[in-house]
Amino acid sequence: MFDNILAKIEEGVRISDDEALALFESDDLLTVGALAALANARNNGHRVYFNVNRHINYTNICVNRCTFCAFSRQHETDEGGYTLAINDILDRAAEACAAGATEIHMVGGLHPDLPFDFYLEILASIKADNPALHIKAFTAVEIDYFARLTGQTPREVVAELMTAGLDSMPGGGAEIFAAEVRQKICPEKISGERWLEVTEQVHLAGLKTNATMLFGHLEGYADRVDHLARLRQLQERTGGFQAFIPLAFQPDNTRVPGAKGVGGYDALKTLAVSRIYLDNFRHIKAYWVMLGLKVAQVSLAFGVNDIDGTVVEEQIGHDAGADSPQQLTKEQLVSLIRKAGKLPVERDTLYNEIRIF
Ligand code: V47
Ligand code: SF4
Repeated sequence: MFDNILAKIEEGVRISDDEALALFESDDLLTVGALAALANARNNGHRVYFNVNRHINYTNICVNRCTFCAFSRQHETDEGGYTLAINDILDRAAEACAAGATEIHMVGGLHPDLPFDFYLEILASIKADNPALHIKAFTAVEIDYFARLTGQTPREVVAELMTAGLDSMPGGGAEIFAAEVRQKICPEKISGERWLEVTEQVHLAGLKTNATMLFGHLEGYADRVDHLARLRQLQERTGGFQAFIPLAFQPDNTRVPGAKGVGGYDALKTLAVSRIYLDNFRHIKAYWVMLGLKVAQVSLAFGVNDIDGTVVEEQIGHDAGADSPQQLTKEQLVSLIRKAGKLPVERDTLYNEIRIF
């Protein structure tokens, strides 16, 4: 099996779903990793990307009650429930800008009462204050919610958000597309099919996005392959995805029955198989917040070429027990990449190179 896959990687031929499943089922992590490293080197050489960014989660009030989510609250009055005032958001964006950030990553819960104008106002005010800052915000789940809120199509919603200042979108909300598992971990969330449909509309509107997969909860390997297959198909049609980010499930304070979290072995294998299977995704990102710094660093030898950014303030993973730091400095990211024998490259959100270290 490995010989066939090696030949395919060398010839630039994509692997099948069955081959991806066999890679997931293999215990030979080092061989899977070596194949992924080869596939990555063909695209990206020794370069490993990072950016200087800041996350802002404007509210944790959410009408969905995903069982894997320790971040959300039902009501503003629940312990820990919050919605940031626009001035608060602007202060954070200004701080980020002063610290050299090129990107704001902004997502939140599906708030029952905030009007669509709130989101337009945040975008427009951040842009007015910091014209050079790239705003990567909202997921396909939020776009669908805004569409229902306003009676518009996702395409119309995205057009309005773009006029207000939206530059691209992150990859959240994908979770696991397979309906049976999705029903157990996020019964109220839009279906996998709808996530893909909305994302296709976003790409057609001209925005780049990322794609994620939440793994290590109730899904099996076949569900992961199904997820990757649907992403590869959509990417074939639109070319709108920049990076794929497998998100390692953090189990604390969640309501997923029997949840245990993800070991380093599974995390590395999942990143490696993603690299090999998703031949039409240029970037595979190790999100260090969920993986931990050590696994994220080792993943650079397993096909990963992006290690996300400085982040600064993270809630979603840390509310669920992530034991990574809250933020990293640029120097820490550079050192982590260098010590893995790779070339650190600061990028902007659209992967234009800002500085090679
Ligand atoms: O959609 C929620 C996930 C996502 C948990 O596009 C959890 O550059 C693990 O999408 N354990 C939001 N994961 C984060 C996200 C993201 C992060 C970094 C970069 C990018 C990008 C996107 O976090 C949610 C959900 O899938 N999540 N709860 C949890 N307990
Ligand atoms: Fe709401 Fe997102 Fe948490 Fe689900 S994952 S409960 S949609 S904030």
